[in-house]
Amino acid sequence: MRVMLVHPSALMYSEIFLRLEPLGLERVAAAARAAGHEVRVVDLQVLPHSLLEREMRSFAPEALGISLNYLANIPEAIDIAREVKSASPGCFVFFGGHSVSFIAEHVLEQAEGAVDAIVRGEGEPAVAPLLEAARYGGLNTVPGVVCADGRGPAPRLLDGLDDLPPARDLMRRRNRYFIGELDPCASIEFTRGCPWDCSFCSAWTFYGRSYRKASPEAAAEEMATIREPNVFIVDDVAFIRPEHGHGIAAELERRRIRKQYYLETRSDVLLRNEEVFERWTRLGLRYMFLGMEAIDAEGLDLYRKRVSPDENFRALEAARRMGIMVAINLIVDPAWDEEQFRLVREFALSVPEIVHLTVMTPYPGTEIWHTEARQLTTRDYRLFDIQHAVVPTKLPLDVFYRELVRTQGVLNRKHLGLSNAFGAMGVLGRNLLRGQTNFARMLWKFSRVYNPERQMADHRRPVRYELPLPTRRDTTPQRQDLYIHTKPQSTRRRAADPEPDGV
Ligand code: B12
Ligand code: SF4
Repeated sequence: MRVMLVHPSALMYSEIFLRLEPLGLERVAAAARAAGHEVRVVDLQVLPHSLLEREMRSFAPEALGISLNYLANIPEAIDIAREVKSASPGCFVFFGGHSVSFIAEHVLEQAEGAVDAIVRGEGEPAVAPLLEAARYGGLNTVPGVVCADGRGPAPRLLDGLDDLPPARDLMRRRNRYFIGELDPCASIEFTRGCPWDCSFCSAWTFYGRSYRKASPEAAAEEMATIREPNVFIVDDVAFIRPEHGHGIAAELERRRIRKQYYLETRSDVLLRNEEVFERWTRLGLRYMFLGMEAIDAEGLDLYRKRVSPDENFRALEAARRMGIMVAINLIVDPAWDEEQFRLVREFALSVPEIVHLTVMTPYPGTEIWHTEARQLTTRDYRLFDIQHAVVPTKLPLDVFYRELVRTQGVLNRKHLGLSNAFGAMGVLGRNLLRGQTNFARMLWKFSRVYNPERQMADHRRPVRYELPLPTRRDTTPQRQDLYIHTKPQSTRRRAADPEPDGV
């Protein structure tokens, strides 16, 4: 079959800091290609919508799949599905990805026939049987699939990460992928899943708390095929198992591969495996996201982060010693008042790290989706991007946004202030000389994108598609009820796996 795979446009607020290759979609593309299909990918983060329309006519796909990792992209995806169905009624349209997996039936209904099937869970094992069923029938017998005839059997977990590397060769304008000054930047996956269980996060519920690793050889082999000088490691928590981190490092050293790396990890993992991170700094590890989430013990408990403030601060010191630039994430609770914003500004100005703020948002698939007692003030998908308040704010909404943007502005000025300007200018100059303009655009765009009036205006847009309402529970939901994948017996609490319940 001729198969077109599409990634929706970049998210409005994060686009100024980053735009990264859709690795999940590339893996689905690789699986479809391996099953004998002719595949094209259009990433609307970096390609214009008009190109999609042109390719619909010239390539005339028999199937079109859209990636939905982000809730905020759902309205755009439904609109594309409607356009495709009205122009080519015979084209089989399907959705898949992280966020849509949790609300598949609801989205299918909202698309009113424009979407034929939604894949829940991992796309690689599902895509070939799905396309086969699209042609010969039996959609509701495909594992993970939801269609008008109901739900298929439970989704299947991919056996291992080593087979079928992502189809990076299908991507166009790769030079437009970047994160901060790492411009251009590719992405890679070393592990999949997270064994922790934070209440605001759906990473663990999607994978049923399973955790799989690529072999060090396959990971290094894949790295050797990446042309970009910079690489973002997409793992939820990098280097949980020290021997795995060391194993990949050894393979990269043997192949003399050196790049600049950006990764995400936890404070306790960093402290436990300092030598691994140290070794990676020699291979080019430059930046890391550390999900601190809260600066006080009460907040950390609330999010079930299973890390203490002391560990967080020791982790920052360790990263500083290693010369790694850390981006800290803190969750802003809509119940914050001016004083709490002031305290965060004070904290953020007292540390050399980059502090990033996200607004506490109950998402389908998370525990807080069911337990958050505050009612949603909006169900507009586009506002579920953790830059908007979707539950009542203690401050009037406009004052809340003023405080949020003011705090973000202070933090931004800190990073781009005089002390950093010379460093930033150096990076800027080098990037511009290589024709890379993403980082430069980011510096210009900040105040245009982040302003309280714009955020208020986002709330006033007419709403066509709304999220389902959560089923409220008085008690914490059963874990199994939250899971998309249920982990197979073989991956449960193996001795080699991290000890999530004991951390
Ligand atoms: C890496 C990552 C990032 C990276 C960049 C990712 C990128 N390329 O843009 C960084 C750290 C920069 C980032 C930023 C953000 N992220 Co993020 N991110 C992730 C993370 C940890 C892994 C995603 C990934 O690449 N996985 C590896 C690939 C191989 O898997 P995958 O993409 O899920 O694809 C598989 C399936 O989903 C499915 N699939 C995917 N597409 C399709 C398409 C079809 C047709 C089919 C059939 C199947 C299918 O098959 C694939 C293979 O199995 C996820 C959590 C998670 N574990 O999923 C959060 C996650 C997706 N991010 C999240 C959020 C909120 C954000 C931000 C909005 C946060 C912010 N404001 O700063 C930004 C927005 C980024 C943006 N793109 O604009 C949320 C999404 C919440 C939601 N419900 O909308 C998640 C779920 C984390 C969470 N808190 O629970 N993110
Ligand atoms: S450690 Fe990170 S990825 Fe894992 S559940 Fe917590 S927030 Fe999600």
